[in-house]
Amino acid sequence: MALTPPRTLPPGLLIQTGQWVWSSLWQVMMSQMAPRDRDGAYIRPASQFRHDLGLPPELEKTEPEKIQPEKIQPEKTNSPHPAEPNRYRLIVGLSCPWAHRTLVVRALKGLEETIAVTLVVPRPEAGGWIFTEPFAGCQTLAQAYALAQPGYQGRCTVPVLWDDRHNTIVNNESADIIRLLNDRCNHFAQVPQRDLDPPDLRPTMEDWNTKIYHRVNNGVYRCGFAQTQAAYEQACGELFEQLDELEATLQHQRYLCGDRLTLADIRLFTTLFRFDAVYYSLFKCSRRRIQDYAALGGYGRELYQLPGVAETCNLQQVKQDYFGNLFPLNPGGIVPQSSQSFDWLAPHDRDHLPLSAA
Ligand SMILES: N[C@@H](CCC(=O)N[C@@H](CS)C(=O)NCC(=O)O)C(=O)O
Repeated sequence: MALTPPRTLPPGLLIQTGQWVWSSLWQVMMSQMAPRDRDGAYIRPASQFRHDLGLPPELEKTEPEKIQPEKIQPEKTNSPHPAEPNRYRLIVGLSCPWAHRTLVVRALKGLEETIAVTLVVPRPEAGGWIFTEPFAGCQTLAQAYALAQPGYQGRCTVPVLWDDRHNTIVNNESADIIRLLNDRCNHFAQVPQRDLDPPDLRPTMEDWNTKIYHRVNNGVYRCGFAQTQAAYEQACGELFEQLDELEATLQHQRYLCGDRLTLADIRLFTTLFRFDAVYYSLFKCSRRRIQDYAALGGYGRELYQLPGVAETCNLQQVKQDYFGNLFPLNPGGIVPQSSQSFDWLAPHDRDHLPLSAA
C-alpha cells in the first residue's frame, strides 16, 4: 500500500519562519538574561550592596588597619554590622561560581560553626532564585532583597552576606565578602592564622584579579553570553590566552602569588572547577579543557583537596543548574553526560613546588 507523504510546509519556508521566530525570541531573552553592549558583548551589572563589617570596639585598637577594597563603603567604626559570631549568614546557590568563592573561604578560615549558610536554587519561571526552605518570611531571593531595600530594582544575585539581627543585606559582591570573611572575622574563626589577603601580596593579587576577572571568571560568561560572532571570538581568544599564561606561571610556582595561597587563587579555582563540565560545552569554551593543562589541572586538584573545600563542591548540582536553567542557551534543558570527567581526587603532583610555612 502506498503511503501518503505527511502534509507539511515546504521545508525552506518552515526553516526560515522557525529561524526568524526563534532568533527574535532568543535576542529578547538574551538581552534580559545577559545585558550587552553595542557590539553584542556581555556586560555584568555591578553589585549594589557594598557594606563593610565593623570590628568589635576592643579589637579596633589591636588589629592592624587593612586596606579597604576599592568600592566597599568603609564603616569600620560604629558599623551597623559589627563582625560577631552567629549573626551573619551566606545566601548561596551551589552552582554559582561567585557564591562558591565565599563557601571556600568560610571553610578555609574555619567559620562553618559561626556563619550559617542558606541555600537557594534557580527557578527562572519564578523570576530567579528561590529558597529551598522559607527564609525570613520569604520564598524567593527577590523578596529578601525587597525586605533589605523596599523598591529594589537591580539584579537579585548570590552570594549575599545577610545580617540576621537587622534582617538585611550587608554585601552582595563576592570579591568583598571573601575579604570580609578573611579580614574581619578572625576573632571567632577557627583558623585565624591563615591570611588569604596578606598586605604584602596585595599588588600582585590585584594584578591577577584584574586579568582573571575579565578574561576567565567573567570571560567564560563573555563567551557563553556573546550575541555576535565577533564578541565570542574576542572573549574566547582572551580566555585561552589567559589560561596559557596561567599554565606557564603555575608550572614553576605553587600558587598565583608564589608560595602562599591567597584569595586570588580561590577566585580562579571556582571557575576552573566548573570549566570542563559546563563552560567547555554550554558556553563554547571549547578550545581545550582544564584537564588538558598539566599545571592548571594539578593546581585545581590541590585546591580541591585542601581540608573543607571538597565539601563545598557539587558538580552534579552545577551541571543541573546551568544546563537545566539557562533556557536561551539550552532550550531542551538536557543535562549532558560527561565523556571523561576529571578526577579531582587524583594526586595533584604539586609537592615539588615551594610552599610557605607561614
Ligand atoms: N558580582 C557578583 C556576581 C554574582 C552573580 O552574577 N551571581 C549570579 C549567579 S552565578 C546570579 O545570582 N544571577 C542572577 C541574576 O543575575 O538575576 C558577585 O561576584 O558577587
